[in-house]
Amino acid sequence: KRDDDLHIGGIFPMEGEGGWQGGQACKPAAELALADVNARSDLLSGFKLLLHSNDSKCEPGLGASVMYNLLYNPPQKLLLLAGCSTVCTTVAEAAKMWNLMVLCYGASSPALSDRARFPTLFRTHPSATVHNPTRIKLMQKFGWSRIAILQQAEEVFISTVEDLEAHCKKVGIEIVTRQSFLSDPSDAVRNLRRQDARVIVGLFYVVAARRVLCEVYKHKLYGKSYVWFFIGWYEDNWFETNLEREGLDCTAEQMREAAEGHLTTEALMWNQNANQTTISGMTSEDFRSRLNEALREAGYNIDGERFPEGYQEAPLAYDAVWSVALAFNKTMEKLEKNGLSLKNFTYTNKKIADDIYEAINSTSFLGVSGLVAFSSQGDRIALTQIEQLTDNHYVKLGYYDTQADNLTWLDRERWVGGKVPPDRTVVVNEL
Ligand code: ABU
Repeated sequence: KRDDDLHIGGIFPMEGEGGWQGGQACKPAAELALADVNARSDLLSGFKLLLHSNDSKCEPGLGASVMYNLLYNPPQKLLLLAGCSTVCTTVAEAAKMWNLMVLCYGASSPALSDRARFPTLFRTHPSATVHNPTRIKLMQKFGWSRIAILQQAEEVFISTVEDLEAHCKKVGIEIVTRQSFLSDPSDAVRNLRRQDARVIVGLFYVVAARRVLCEVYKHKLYGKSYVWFFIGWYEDNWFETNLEREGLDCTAEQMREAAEGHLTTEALMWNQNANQTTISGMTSEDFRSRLNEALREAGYNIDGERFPEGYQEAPLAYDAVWSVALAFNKTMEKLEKNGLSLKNFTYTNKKIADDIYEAINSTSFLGVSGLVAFSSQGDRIALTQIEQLTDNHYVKLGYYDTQADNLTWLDRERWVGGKVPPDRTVVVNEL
């Protein structure tokens, strides 16, 4: 019997204790995309895309084991989808040995933008470096030239900090201290206080972010004299959930108090023109309705605003599957001219792998996440959005287009003491 399926592997972080468990929303989004591309008669010449997936828990070791299971067990896979930087790094570093393309829908690590180390990697998720020019722009806007950095010791954050340091150096912003921690941030937060840090960029996964915020509360590093920059892709209520489960000795009220006024930057992951019809025939709002329906069916309390992790990145997973379908379609047309098909691919077939690479590399379409195209490093190009937590809600402050150096500012910022916190202790001369 002819196998009419084109098999791809999917590695989704679903139920771990740390990192980013964005597969919770990204897997249903990828499944919606599979249904949509398979319903199209003009794609894939009668073949269907079939996803074989498993949970990596955002742990690189488990991710590697899932990958080996996918590769060493039939059927032959044509490509791997993966999410979470630590897993994508491991998978993409190994996949080149099997001539296998990897498409990461949820990996922000700047270290992944390295064609020599990851020759077969593409990602629909923008690199975390897109936030740094935005942070610098804000520092300049508010007159902050003295900052501190607090980071979790993971390559994704280390490489982001290296890029941030280079940007700061270029414009004369002093980094008074750079503190890092593995899992317990208490000493690092205490050191920030000792160094009199006032404007602090924090880079960590969400579980660590809750630990940091609880320490920030205990050491009183919040309020009118402090500004925190946090990552914008945590879910909106991140600072008041899972406290007991994660053994934190701060209450939700204390966490809210410490979180008030912080700034976030995030890459725009939903097509901003909500009425624009994208390649699937849906607008990004149509996609939101369908995704919400799928998540409700999976038991998530969407209407009570309890979104699963990865909700913001879901369009990236949806568009990743479309990128695969379009690239396979293009490759099939090319192969057919030589009497071949994607079914001829094996892990030693570098020629077909190169054809798939070329097809993904030249991808360009309007997806639910915006324009999908990849740079020479396999990266996505994106705008950033700035938000501030005010009265327990995120308020949009503006957008920044790095390439055009254009900051759109909505003048909605509010500071705890009524004025912009200074970046250092202000000495008042009484004479
Ligand atoms: N926006 C989620 C990114 C997760 C990661 O880089 O691991």
